[in-house]
Amino acid sequence: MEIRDWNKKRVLVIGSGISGIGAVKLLCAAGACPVLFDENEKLTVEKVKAKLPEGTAADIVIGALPEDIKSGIEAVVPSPGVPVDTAFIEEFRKKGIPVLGEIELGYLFSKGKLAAITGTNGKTTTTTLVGQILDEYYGGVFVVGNIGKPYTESALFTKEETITVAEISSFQLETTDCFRPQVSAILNITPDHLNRHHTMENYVAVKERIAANQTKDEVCVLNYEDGYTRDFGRRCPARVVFFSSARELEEGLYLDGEDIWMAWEGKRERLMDIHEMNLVGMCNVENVMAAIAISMCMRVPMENILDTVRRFKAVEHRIEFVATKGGVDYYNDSKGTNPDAAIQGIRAMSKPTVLIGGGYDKGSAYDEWIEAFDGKVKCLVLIGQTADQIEACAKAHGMEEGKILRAESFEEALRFCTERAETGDAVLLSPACASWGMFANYEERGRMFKDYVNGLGD
Ligand code: UMA
Repeated sequence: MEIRDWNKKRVLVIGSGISGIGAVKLLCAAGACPVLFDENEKLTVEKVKAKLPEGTAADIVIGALPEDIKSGIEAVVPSPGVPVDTAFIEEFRKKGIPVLGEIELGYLFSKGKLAAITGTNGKTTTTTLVGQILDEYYGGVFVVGNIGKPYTESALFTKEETITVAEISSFQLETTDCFRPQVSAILNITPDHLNRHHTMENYVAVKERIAANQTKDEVCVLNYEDGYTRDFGRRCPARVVFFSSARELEEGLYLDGEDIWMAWEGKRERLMDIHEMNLVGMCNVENVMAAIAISMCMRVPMENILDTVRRFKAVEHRIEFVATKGGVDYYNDSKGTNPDAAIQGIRAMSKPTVLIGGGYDKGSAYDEWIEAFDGKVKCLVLIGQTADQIEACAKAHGMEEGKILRAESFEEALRFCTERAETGDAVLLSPACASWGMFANYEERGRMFKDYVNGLGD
């Protein structure tokens, strides 16, 4: 349900993180009267107020929402981290009150063209690369969304000629309605966030929402080697462009040996050798192919696309090389927040590896991740809530007891790594779990790892 007039509308924004703050600022600019509500009782009104520009006309409520405020609410904007299948949200829906996420809100207020990227893994790298390609060609591009910049922060600054590139998570897609990018992409779908979406079917259906309003005039870029996205290709309302890391395609981008090829409008063209990229791992070959396809559909000439791809460096926290200390290579893959992402991390290693794993429990299964160790993990250092579960799983897959270490803290885990790694080894932080509970976010976890490594003597 699209709201056309926001003037004086009483809007409940749930969550005072970066999304909620962005939403409140946009709503105020649109003349609405937002109530910023956060359920975390440890917060105070003063603390939340300090995140908003001085004089912002928003009410702030912490803890529980009083009935008299609740009854006056005309629209609800939950932050991505707020589950939307709760009795609290349902109550509004039952009364016919629109519930729209921060992404939908940003979309409604933005102008110009939009490329939107989702997928379980690789979204941040692909979004950053597409953002850089489009920015170098067109200029003034906004890169927003799950990457850490709320869409609502840039929406009011967009014009008809503006291009926005958005990384979109499944949490954000649960609350979209009119959202309609010119080019969308689903990079892959593997089990993640199942404690929020409950079943794989729900998770897949939510991911597919990225293309829900597209027509054949728009494009959806999909991975041919992922069963879910290949299947979606048959039902997708947009024109589909596939990419494949395993076979030659009739149309689309594909890998043949060590070269990326494009089959387009009856012609085949070799685009580049994958060693020209500054990125490691097959996952990144897929990300690059997707980024090329998206940029091409956003009408950037191939020459410009490839020029940017060749200069592009790894995104921070994603299989990021940190330093070589004492003959040991250190890699930060703190963004390996689920088993599938962490599989890409360990696959990218070519040396005996000391691996840090474990963290917040999202209800994932670790078998496939442990199978992907492929004899490369000489020592597994475990931290956090999931340590027991991972240890049991590693043992069930034949890992010897002496190769598994339990650390009480992240600092202890880091110390274990330097003690166990020898010249010629690699140390990899790729935990297969979210950071929540031990760190503010995966960025903090990655930065602590890098600070520790950079502080080591040679
Ligand atoms: N809160 C409530 N009630 C709830 C849940 C949370 O009041 O039921 C409050 C919390 O007390 C907190 C606030 O909501 O104060 C946090 O909101 P949030 O979790 O949505 O966090 P934001 O800071 O707004 O960040 C969100 C995304 N966070 C999540 O999806 C969990 C960020 O993605 C995103 O970068 C940002 O919006 C901008 O779009 C982070 C993430 O972890 C990186 N994403 C997941 C992932 O990548 O796997 C999906």
